[in-house]
Parts: sequence; structure tokens; C-alpha cells
Amino acid sequence: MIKIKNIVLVALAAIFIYACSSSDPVEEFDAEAQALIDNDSLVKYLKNNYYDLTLDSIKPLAAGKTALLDDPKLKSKTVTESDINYTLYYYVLDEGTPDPVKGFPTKMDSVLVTYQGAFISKTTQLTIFETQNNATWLTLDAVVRGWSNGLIHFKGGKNITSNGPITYENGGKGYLIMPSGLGYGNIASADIPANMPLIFKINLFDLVENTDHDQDGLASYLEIENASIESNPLLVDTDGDFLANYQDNDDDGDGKLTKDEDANKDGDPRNDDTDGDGVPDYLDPDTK
Ligand SMILES: [Ca+2]
Ligand SMILES: [Ca+2]
Ligand SMILES: [Ca+2]
Ligand SMILES: [Ca+2]
Repeated sequence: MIKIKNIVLVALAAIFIYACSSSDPVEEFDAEAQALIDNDSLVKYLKNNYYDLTLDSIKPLAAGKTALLDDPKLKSKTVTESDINYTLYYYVLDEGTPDPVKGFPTKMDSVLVTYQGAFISKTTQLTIFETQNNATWLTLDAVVRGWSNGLIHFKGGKNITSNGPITYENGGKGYLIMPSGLGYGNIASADIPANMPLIFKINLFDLVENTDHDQDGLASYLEIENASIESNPLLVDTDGDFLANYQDNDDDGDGKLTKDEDANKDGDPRNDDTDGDGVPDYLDPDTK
């Protein structure tokens, strides 16, 4: 799991390396061009392979089979990151039937998953780089962007654990198929070369609805939703203490915890603006 959790570090490393190489035009990385190259690779892969129900696996296209690209279970969406439009594909084998009933996760929720990750070479060969067969909790803010934007189309299942390992039935199940820009980008690691489109087989068992990283009473997805002016809403940090708002229990740094900046006591600090300046108390250091 180390690789996925380290994506934030990878992103920072990418910024650092980009900054270092900016004086050398030969080294400049064209993310937009790479996104197009990756999509060509992905379309080729999706044309040349199909999902085999009996084997529960993706196999090279054979007579009488439907290519993934033509399979109605394959969906796609545009994900815009740093002004680049990426096409993310996701294949929904089972959406998931949560019991008790829960909705889809948000991009900020904690999820219980198993998965296998592979990169797709130019010849559309798969190389598996990670397999996690034990149910593992991840939070979708701290994984590659293809996960954050793809897993939100699946739901959990029903916990039927008795004595043995954690076991679920009827969970969400499918594949996330992403360009490198929504994966590990142009940074090579020991296991994955730079600029590799990725495919993850995923099972989603359970999730924490309205995950609240900093336990300040405001769900993490609500702490980033009005940050449209920021290129990366995850980095919004009102008081500038290097702790992003969704991880900071005192967002405005005025010494009063966000959970206590709820003047009208309705459980939502977003609608309390004591001095009427348009900035809610919890983001307004003028109001304690
Ligand atoms: Ca929070
Ligand atoms: Ca902060
Ligand atoms: Ca405060
Ligand atoms: Ca105010």
C-alpha cells in the first residue's frame, strides 16, 4: 500500500523536479501530450481485451466475445486535474449492495478494499505490481486520483464475518483503468516505469460515510467543496499552518476549535457568521 499512500509525496516530488528542470526545455514534461498518448494506449487495450466471467479475469479478445470498449459495463468520465482533461475508465461488474444501506463514498471517505494493480505497457501487456488480498482501509484523499474519482461509482456490501478473516458479500466489484496522469505520473519507481497507464481490479466492501479526518464535526468532503479557485482543493489551508483544512481541527487558527465555532448550535459551523462579513466564524480569525 506504500505506493498509493505516497502519491502526495510523489506529487510534491513531481513539482520539485519540474521546478528544477524548468530552465532546461529539453526536460520539460508535456502532461497534455502524455494524456493523449495514454488514452491511445488505453483504447487499444480496451479494444483488444474482454472480461471473462468464468475466469473472473480480463483476457485477450477471442471470437464471439465483446471487447471491453464495446461492453456496456465499461463507463468513462472526464477528470480535470491541473487544467488537463483526462479520460478515466471504470468497469462495473457489480455496483455493490450495502447492508445496512449506505450510499456511494465521496472522494474523501475511508473505504475497505482489496485490489490488484498492474501497469499497461505500450504493447498492452500487463505487469502486476501490487496485490492486496487482505481487506484494507484506505482514505480516498490519499490515493492516486484515478482511485479517488473511480471508486466513488461503487458501493459496499454486507459484512458476514464470523470467526475467520473479515468477509463481505455483495460488495462493489470492477476495474479502474486510468492514464498515468491519474496514476503515478511521470515519476518512475522501482516497480513502475514513468508514464504508465494503470489498471486496478478492485473490491469495495465497506466505507465510512462522511469521513471526518480531523474530527471537527464537518465531513472532509464539505471542507473542500467550496475551494474551486484552488488547483488542488486538498491543499486549502486557511490559517497557513501547513495543515490542510480537512486535517486541521482549528481551521482559522484562532485557538477556538472548529467544532466549537457553531454559534447557533445546529451542528453545522458553515452557517455561523457572527460579524456578518460573509466569512463563517470557523474560517474567520476575527471571530472567536
Ligand atoms: Ca472535518
Ligand atoms: Ca490549517
Ligand atoms: Ca477556530
Ligand atoms: Ca465572519
